[in-house]
Amino acid sequence: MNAVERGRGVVLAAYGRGALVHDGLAPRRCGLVGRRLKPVCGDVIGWRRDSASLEPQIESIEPRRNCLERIDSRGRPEPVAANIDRVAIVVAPEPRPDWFLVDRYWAAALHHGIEAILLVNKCDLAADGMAEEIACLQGLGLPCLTLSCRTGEGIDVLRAATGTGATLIVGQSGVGKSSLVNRLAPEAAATTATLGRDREGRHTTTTARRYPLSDRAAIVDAPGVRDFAPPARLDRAAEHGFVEIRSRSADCRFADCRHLEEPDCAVRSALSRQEISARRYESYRRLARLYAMLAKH
Ligand SMILES: Nc1nc2c(ncn2[C@@H]2O[C@H](COP(=O)(O)OP(=O)(O)O)[C@@H](O)[C@H]2O)c(=O)[nH]1
Ligand SMILES: [Mg+2]
Ligand SMILES: [Zn+2]
Repeated sequence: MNAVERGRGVVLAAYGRGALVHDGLAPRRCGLVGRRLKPVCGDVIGWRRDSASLEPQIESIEPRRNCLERIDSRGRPEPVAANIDRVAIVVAPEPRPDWFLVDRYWAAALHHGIEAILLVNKCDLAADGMAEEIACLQGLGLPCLTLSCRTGEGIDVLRAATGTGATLIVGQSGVGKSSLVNRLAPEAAATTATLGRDREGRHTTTTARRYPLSDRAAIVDAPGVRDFAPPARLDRAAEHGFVEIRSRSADCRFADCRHLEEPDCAVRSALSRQEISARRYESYRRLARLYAMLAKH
């Protein structure tokens, strides 16, 4: 007779009908008990195995501290990764930075009360026209780190900055997210190659993939998060993601000012005095518009 074996682990990658789980020793594939459980990368799970010859099955998911989401093609939120401690936003001289996307990643982190950091990668290349935006974000309180995966410059500082907790790496395609993950977690390159496809043979690189860095730290490569968005359920959601707007809203005439057309708006006064960056304000407007659209659905 076989005894039931049980254990706990962290989801490294979630697939349709199972997950790759790290149980403190090694990654292993787990199935799911029933049809209701939907594990997400970073979930702490309980598994059971009824017989040594069978694959372990996930039977429980512990409550999440947080869960970052993206908006799917139908405008619905879709989980990307759970239990994140830090969002590292990567930009580089090429591809040309999409600063609106950077704002949105930062806004998502602010929403969740998660630390954010800006990683300026490829410092081995000429960084034309990036300094102004970087200075602006830094001035607003976003820590900024310059590095190069190619030369290794700044990697030690990044290693120290990611030494505890789970860091989610986000950014446009091509900025060097996977290169960064491979630098920090050398086993990443090897495991991506061997576990790059799920049981149905699909490439799993479209879902988040977590790599342990130590017993206290992990890094999460999150491809396909171009449409990453802060949760839309909050009241005045857009304002929450912009520190310079939030801090001035108390001085608007109307308590529910959206800072768009309202009279005596402290935010737009600050904008006209150039105390708020016009690009950041435009970014706020775009996010406010997105939320207004989502609220109608
Ligand atoms: N010059 C330079 N190229 C880099 C650096 N980091 C990554 N790359 C290159 O940028 C390209 C995209 O890298 P990748 O890690 O796949 O980006 P991802 O799409 O964000 O995961 C690859 O050709 C890398 O070799 C860097 O620090 N300097
Ligand atoms: Mg990648
Ligand atoms: Zn206002």
